[in-house]
Amino acid sequence: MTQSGVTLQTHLEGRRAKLPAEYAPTVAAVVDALAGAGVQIERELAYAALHGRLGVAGGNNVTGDTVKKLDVWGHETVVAALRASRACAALVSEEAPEPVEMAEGAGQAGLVVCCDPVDGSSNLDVGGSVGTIFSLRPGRGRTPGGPGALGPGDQQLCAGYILYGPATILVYTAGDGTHGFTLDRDSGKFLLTLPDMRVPARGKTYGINEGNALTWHPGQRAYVEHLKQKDKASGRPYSLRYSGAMVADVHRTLLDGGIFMYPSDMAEPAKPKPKLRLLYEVAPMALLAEQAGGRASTGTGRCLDVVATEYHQRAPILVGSAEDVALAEDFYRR
Ligand code: FDP
Repeated sequence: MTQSGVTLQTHLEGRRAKLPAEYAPTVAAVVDALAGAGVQIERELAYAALHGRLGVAGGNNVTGDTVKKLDVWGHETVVAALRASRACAALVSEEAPEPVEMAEGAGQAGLVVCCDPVDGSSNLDVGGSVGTIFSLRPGRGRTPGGPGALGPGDQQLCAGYILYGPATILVYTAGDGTHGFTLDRDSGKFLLTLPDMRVPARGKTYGINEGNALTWHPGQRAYVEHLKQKDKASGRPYSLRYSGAMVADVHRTLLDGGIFMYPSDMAEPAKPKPKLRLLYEVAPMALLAEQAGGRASTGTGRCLDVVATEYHQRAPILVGSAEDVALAEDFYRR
């Protein structure tokens, strides 16, 4: 990893020509605002225990998860940053049942932002990595703006995440490759350290919550069993790597290759129950992976083709190295 001195803002400037002209300035403004929120979140994570901000806030969010104090604080931080950007028309957040409408950014070039402010929150109280995931879609000047979030994943203008680990790393795509930046804590700037990330065609690791194996699709079970078999030629068995935070697991997979999976619960085969949320987890990670030469599938189709009809819709995801994901899909077909 080298420090290039290229800031996130400079890099975004260089991507202008690749974006629809009217949205280029607002995409840059929103990514900059989210990067600023990320700097605040990473500081708060470091001080959370000292500020009494660990633990649960009480209650569940709209998707049924236990809400942590930092989930609420992270949501408010993202709302404030996006309002100040004057480029966001509406925010679909994991922590709000309905979109947060923002008159400040409701013009023709306003964006609809989908965001999970603090993803992987079960890691918060145990010092594990967590992240922020975001996705930007064109608002087209509509009021209310929220419905602009709905539709297929191909409508995303930009997607990214911020990983809060030993270093704070922002990875984004605006449809022209996937690029990673590391926060320089002295200057508060994100500097390019992972230009044009490429997912290796095949990897050596898989990530999945194996505690759920009994309720997986038979193809999913057979695929994971296959990964555990010894075969020198194909590099098996694969190693298991699973942190419990999607951002950390996908980041590892983009860099080292392999596959991260959160398949549906198929306890009732007629009613598959995926866990991860389409708009602010599955679709943005799928776009980032594809832009890095990887692949993202539901097991039976491309994640980016899944049409969102509800704000907190869920979808399965198998994401990572193109050859690994293609083989997993093959197992689903057998
Ligand atoms: P969390 O519920 O802790 O916020 O958003 C969902 C998510 O974390 C992902 O980040 C993570 O990959 C997954 O759920 C972990 O789920 P399990 O605990 O069921 O493995």
